[in-house]
Amino acid sequence: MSLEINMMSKDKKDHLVAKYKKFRIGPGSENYTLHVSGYFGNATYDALSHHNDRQFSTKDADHDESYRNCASLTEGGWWYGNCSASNLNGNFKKTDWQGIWWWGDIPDQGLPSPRLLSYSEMKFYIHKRCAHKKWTVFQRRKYGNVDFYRGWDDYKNGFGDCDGDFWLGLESLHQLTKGNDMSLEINMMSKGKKDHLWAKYRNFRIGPGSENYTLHVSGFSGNATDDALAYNNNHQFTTKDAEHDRWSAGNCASNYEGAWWYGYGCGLTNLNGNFNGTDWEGIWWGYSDVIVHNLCCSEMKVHQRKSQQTSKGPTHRTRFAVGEQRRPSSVQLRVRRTTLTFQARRRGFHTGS
Ligand SMILES: [Ca+2]
Ligand SMILES: [Ca+2]
Repeated sequence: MSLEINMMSKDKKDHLVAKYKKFRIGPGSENYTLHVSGYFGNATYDALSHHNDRQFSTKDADHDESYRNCASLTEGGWWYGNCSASNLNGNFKKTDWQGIWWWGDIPDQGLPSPRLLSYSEMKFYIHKRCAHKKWTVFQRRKYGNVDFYRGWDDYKNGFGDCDGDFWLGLESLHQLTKGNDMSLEINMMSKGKKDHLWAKYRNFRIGPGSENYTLHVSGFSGNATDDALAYNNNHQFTTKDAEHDRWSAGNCASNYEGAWWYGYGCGLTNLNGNFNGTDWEGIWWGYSDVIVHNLCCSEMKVHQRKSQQTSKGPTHRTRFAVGEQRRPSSVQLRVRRTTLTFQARRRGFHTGS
């Protein structure tokens, strides 16, 4: 996920933008810690990085690093450290440290002064190469330059980059699919790049972290020989350091050098396996204890379910051609990124005291 913050100076002369390439909020057990990196923009100063790795504080829940309560002091709620640097949930009517502000220029000596704002809006989005208007890619194996044999935290939070091979993250996947009206589409290419295979599931949902991100799929269609993912259905996610599979003889993730919703006998799909491996040590889609397809590549994406099921084929055929450059296709150029605004201050209203 990326973050974009739009702000307007109090005198309404300057439109300020701060963007962060990477943006993530930790779970409630960590008081929704902020994680941002990769700043670019014209907001004078990268103020939010001062709040990086800080927990969220409110006037009645002090998780800041000051001996005082920063939320009470600045009349807001934010990822306060020793209070300072930005305060976009401050008091709309105030014009000092209790107002809405972002650090301005740093003078030669002393603290930077707060740059007061009349407007702010925060939104996060998935990179446009991964999030299109109708669907979001959450897994890609195409270039082989990203290691997928990783532990629980990496699979939970995601790794890699939207431009290349990547895994979006189980927590994001849960958030994307918990509304229970999403479908799954998997595009695959056989080793040797002879056959393009696809599998669609009308219903797709990933359970919460408390259930180890259990897979729920049904309503298969496709040309991938059979509904192999059914053998992974209703099983929890397993990594080499977090074993939740149903295989009594060992850890399926370690055995297949992957991470997946492994069930009894580990199941019959393994799309996060070793990119350079062959047969059971590689990436595969099987049926009834045999590998039906040794795969070179795969891409998994989630999209909003249509009211009536259509099984005409993949909605967007993934290009796995040899020597293909990382260039967006014409389809990708036409679509917009998915955004969600989660904070906006613009009408001058103020709730609370
Ligand atoms: Ca405090
Ligand atoms: Ca086991």
